[in-house]
Amino acid sequence: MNIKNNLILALDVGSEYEAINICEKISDNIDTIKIGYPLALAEGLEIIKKLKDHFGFKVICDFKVADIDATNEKICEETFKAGADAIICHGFVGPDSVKACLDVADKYEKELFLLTEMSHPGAKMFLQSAADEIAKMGVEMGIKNYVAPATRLNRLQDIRNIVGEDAFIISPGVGKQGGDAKKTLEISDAIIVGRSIYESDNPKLACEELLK
Ligand code: NUP
Repeated sequence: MNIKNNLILALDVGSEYEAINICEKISDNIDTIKIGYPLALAEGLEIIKKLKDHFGFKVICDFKVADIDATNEKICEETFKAGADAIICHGFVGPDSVKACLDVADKYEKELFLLTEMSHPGAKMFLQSAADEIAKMGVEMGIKNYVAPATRLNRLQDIRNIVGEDAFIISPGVGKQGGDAKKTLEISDAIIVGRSIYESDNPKLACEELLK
């Protein structure tokens, strides 16, 4: 995926009005946004097409797909039908569930991102010990896009070492969660930033500060 300035906005706001308002301010700096449950539950999946039509954005849907294969398939179908360019699934559910997502992404000629380890402190308790195996599973399945944490650069590097230089890694955790943009981008292909941009009094300036 080609991402302007290697910066993805996590648009976790609660209404279309707020979403449009932020996007108008940052659309010179950003061409790829990630929407998750906050905005999709508030406004419905139609928000994907609205933002794409209005701004020409690429939209990654962070729907943390983590069900049995049959249900994952349905979730991915609805998401790509609604216009998403990519969807994020969880890896801990295993290869059958992930394969269901991959097959639908391939059918729509869209992208699947496999989440390996999460960025928050709680991820250390259960997910971290499985993350290397999740990344290896992704490689074996031929997955080329991954989500890995900006908050633990050693772990991000471990995951990079497993998935290889040709894989595409996007990393949340910069800013509010403590991660550093520049250091993260030495390992990752793009950073995902939410609150540091959309809660800022000047979202455009916040983007520029991150890109320095
Ligand atoms: O491990 C993850 N950490 C994380 O923060 C996986 C994610 N998908 N996210 C998401 O990235 C989180 O849900 C939010 O949408 C974004 C980070 O936002 P912020 O901490 O920059 O506000």
